[in-house]
Amino acid sequence: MPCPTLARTAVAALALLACSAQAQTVLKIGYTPAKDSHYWVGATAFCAEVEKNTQNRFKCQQFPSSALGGEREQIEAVQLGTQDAVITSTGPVGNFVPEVKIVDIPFLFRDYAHARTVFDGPIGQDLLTKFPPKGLVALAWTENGFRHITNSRRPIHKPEDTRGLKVRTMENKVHMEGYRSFGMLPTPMAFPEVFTALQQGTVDGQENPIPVITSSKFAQVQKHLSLTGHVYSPALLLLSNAVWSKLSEADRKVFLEAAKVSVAAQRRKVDEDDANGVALLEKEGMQVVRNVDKTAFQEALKPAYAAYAKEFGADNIKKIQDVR
Ligand code: EAX
Repeated sequence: MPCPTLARTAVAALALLACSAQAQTVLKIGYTPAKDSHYWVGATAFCAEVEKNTQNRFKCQQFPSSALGGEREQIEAVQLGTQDAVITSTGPVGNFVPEVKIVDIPFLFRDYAHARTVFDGPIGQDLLTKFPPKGLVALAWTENGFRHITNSRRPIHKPEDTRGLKVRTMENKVHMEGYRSFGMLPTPMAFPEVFTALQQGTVDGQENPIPVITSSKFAQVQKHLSLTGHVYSPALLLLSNAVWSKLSEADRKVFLEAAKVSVAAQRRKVDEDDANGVALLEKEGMQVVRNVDKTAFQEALKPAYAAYAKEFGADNIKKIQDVR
């Protein structure tokens, strides 16, 4: 029976009651960055679309700021169905869906336009099909942003400047291998621990996109920011199969369309933060190195690239690089 919007009769009033009782399936959606961050913007857009286009049969409850744990934990919970959705970077994703690892190679993407074209195109869309066999539904590729290095010790212009620095990285072997070739000492750590680790000096630095650095208030605990842009950090909107498998075809369409709107909103916020965030961080006291020797960083990566070619296939790497 369709749900009445207005109850003119007692029967309709009862139906309305019954509808509102079952009306709202609450979707728990989590992510590590704070409220007002790019992930929050993406989640808010997704939720608004889903709520509107299912006439509020679904309603979101958002959990920003790692309230549901780090990214690996949240992906596990989505896999188990104890959490409904997560927006996550690819940081730990390769441990669940190994085919994804290739997109974490440093200096693989030239710029935002290149990355977005790859993820929206056949390569990215094909990768999304690798998730369901692992008990995860990938609604869309979304975006974290190009990552930059911050640290408390010194300005970084070239790879040698990173030598011996203990830098927190994501739990991502592809990143760690690349960063080692820069000279750093990568220290993998879940995101919820990062602020305290920086504050207490357990690590000297970390690397993240501008929207994460600003929304996590890392300027309070880091002096130097170098615009290395050493790796593009993709993100994913993942839904639990427990939710997806119960959706009607029509609702599935609503969720997929909502994901598209969410991606567009999240990317817009990344663009805005990249445009305005650096000046903001400077105001908060960070010293910013803009003239990073990116060519030297790419040179330093050569041994790591040989290993990547072995692991992922030089052809597959080239296929991504060649996308225009
Ligand atoms: O996805 O862990 C990280 O550094 C990520 O960039 C952050 O959790 C946002």
